[in-house]
Amino acid sequence: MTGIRALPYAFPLRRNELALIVIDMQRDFVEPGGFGESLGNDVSRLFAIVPAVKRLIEGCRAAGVPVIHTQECHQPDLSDLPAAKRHRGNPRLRIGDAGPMGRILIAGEPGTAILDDLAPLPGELVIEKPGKGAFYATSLGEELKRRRLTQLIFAGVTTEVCVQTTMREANDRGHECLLAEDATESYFPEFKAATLAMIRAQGAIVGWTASVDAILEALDA
Ligand code: TIU
Repeated sequence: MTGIRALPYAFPLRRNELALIVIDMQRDFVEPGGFGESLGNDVSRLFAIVPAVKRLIEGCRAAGVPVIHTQECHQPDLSDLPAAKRHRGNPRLRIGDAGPMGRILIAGEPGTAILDDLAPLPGELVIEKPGKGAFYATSLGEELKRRRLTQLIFAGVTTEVCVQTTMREANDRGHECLLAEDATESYFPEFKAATLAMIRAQGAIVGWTASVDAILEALDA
């Protein structure tokens, strides 16, 4: 068995059961003028990981590891947007409002799109999700079962919100989860650090963490 150099110990790699899930690398979270900025965040921290995410995606493609993308978004009629989510907090722009990149987090709008640099290839699975977790109200669980993909590498944003929520959902469904440390980011550096620490604590209670280098080294081996 080849392992990936990871914390808290080597990730027990089974290559033919492995997929990469790239969470919500959307303009709305990463570029100025979108949802992330409307919540009062500095989005430049998130933009900085784009090259690492790109390297991980391209390395997985080259190694034959399926790449799955998610997008947090809602239907134009807001039928899948709980009032509690729309009205949470006091953002400058609410989900569904018209912003500089189209309606915030609405399917098909320019701001909702995945960054051009990280765009899904034809044939790659793209999961549109109304929640923070990618399993809630989506076909992701069935798609993974059908493809017998039990091990999941995670990248994307934000570490403690959509990435961590999805990892916890996956862990409870029996998946082994590995978070790519330098291919995920938070608007809050201390939340990223805490999330990495809590995921791998207690003997990998939620999963493992590893660098993009370590993941690609193992896939090249
Ligand atoms: N606000 C925040 O940190 N994240 C989100 O709203 N969505 C995702 O993490 N994708």
